[in-house]
Amino acid sequence: MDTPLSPVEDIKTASRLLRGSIEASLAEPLTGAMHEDDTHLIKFHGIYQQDDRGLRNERRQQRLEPAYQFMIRARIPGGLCTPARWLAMDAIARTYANHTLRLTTRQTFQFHGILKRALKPAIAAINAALSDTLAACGDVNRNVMCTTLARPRAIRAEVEELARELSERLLPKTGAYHEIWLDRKKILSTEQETEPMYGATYLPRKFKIAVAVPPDNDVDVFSQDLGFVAILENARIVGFNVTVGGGLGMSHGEFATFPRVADVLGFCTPTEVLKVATAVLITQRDFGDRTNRKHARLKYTIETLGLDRFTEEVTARAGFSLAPARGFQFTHTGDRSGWQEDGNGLAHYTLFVDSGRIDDQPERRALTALREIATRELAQFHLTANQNVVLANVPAAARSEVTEILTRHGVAEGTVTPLRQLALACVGFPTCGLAMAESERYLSDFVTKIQVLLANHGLQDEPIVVRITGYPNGCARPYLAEIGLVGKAPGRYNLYLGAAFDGSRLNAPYRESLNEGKILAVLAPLFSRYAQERTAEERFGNFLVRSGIVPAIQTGPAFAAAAQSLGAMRGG
Ligand code: SRM
Repeated sequence: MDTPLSPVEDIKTASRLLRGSIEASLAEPLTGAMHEDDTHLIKFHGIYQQDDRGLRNERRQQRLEPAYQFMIRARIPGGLCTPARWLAMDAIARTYANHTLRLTTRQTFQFHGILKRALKPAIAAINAALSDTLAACGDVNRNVMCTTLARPRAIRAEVEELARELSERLLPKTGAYHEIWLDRKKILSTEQETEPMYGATYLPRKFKIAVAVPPDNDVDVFSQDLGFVAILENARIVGFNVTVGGGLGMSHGEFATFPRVADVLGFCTPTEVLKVATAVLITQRDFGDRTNRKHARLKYTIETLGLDRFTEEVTARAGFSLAPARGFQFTHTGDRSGWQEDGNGLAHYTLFVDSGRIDDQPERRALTALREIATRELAQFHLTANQNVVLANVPAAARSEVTEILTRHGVAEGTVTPLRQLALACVGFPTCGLAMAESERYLSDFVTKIQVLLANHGLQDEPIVVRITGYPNGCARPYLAEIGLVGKAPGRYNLYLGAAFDGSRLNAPYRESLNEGKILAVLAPLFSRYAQERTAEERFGNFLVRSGIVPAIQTGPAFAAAAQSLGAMRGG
């Protein structure tokens, strides 16, 4: 008997190209929630239904429904934001959301705490700022990322444009978004309207693309379903190596699920990129597993088909073969800190944003500072894949003004160490429905404690990559961290160690369900050994592998096997 399709496939099929009963859900006054099926469909429109988890017990005791609210995610290819768009986003955060802007690990904004009745005006305001939220979530291609500080400037402009083109080309074509959120009239009848590339059931699962420009792997290109690594000759892009099958989500204790770093498939010219992207996407559309959402990402399709067969299918759809991959090297991950000159009289300042949350605290008024910079049009705003913002294209004459504004509002960096600069955490409590442990609200304290341990060994300025997620999804890409913590239960984390600094190798499962004291106790002697035994310039993750403290994990199945044997040791 055939395995039944996952229930979400039926919801998509019945949705009339993503319409479902969203309009009726919005009009329903007796609940702050959407109808169950619509909660799946609104993701394609860039919206998640959530509730404040901190209030769940209290509301249950009062026999009230959960404190339903919504998260909206914008689509901003390459993270590009003009001052005008920044001001619009700032106003949306303060008018409809919880007075914070959340920068994400995919170069865009999230707004939290939006009530159902505010969804339409908030989305209309995002569109009025020449942005949208279409396909920011859901089983489609998501926000396309690109390296933030690619140099020279012509390269940056080229990859920005490519991110935008990829995002536009792979957008759903349904009119549902514009009808529901922007009150546009339906132009085509249901019979006439089609979804030419995706088909009526879209993809089996989410799909993610990034464009990286070596030597920077700030977008973690190997974690993406599809990646384009720019190959430069004489400071010009001559083409791209194509990477496929990265992905980080997994479930604790389910060893058929695993994070996976991408394979390098070959090389294509700039004019072939859109064809390659379409061919990879529709191969995944045709072969991805629609029966089990935990086995539906491209990484599993490739594991199931094998890379050779997968390549044949992509070639057949593209109509040409990729050339052999070219050599490239990443030597830098994360964002460049502080001011960067670009030789054309303009400078770019990377503003560190703790866990991506921009708000106003009594001592640090980041929201106000950035609003002032935008109002005076002193910079462009480039969101990074590491939850920071680059104040870009600042003329020499305006640098001191930018610095003065940041300093006056308590936002100037000063003491941010490389460890803190590189650290990432996902959102977690109270909004993420999947969180098992604190992440965003814990990161800063945890980094401070690690910083103290490192200082004991003179390592306080080491750029070690620490990432925390409250759940094994991989939202802050923890399996590509030299030290990764993944929530297991409140106050308890699995510890993963030894990813490559350049993002090309996964870390290894090291210990399970540790509390903070145990994590620090495990790390202290490793820092001591690192200080004494490392070779010149050796990164912490590479040291752990070379010393045999953890194995080098290159494949998803190897990661799952290591997790399984760790679990068995614990059980035994
Ligand atoms: Fe994520 C689900 C937040 C980047 C893998 N992610 C979620 C949800 C929507 C929880 C949910 O399904 O209800 C989280 C919303 C929390 C909240 O309250 O805001 C959430 N993910 C985030 C963000 C905001 C993390 C951050 O702190 O910046 C990132 C938003 C990205 C964006 O702007 O589009 C975010 N998520 C990622 C990444 C990193 C990346 O894309 O480079 C990953 C790992 C890469 C990958 O996709 O494999 C990631 N998120 C997941 C998964 C696991 C997918 C899987 O294949 O198993 C889920 C759960 C799911 O899809 O079922 C998830």
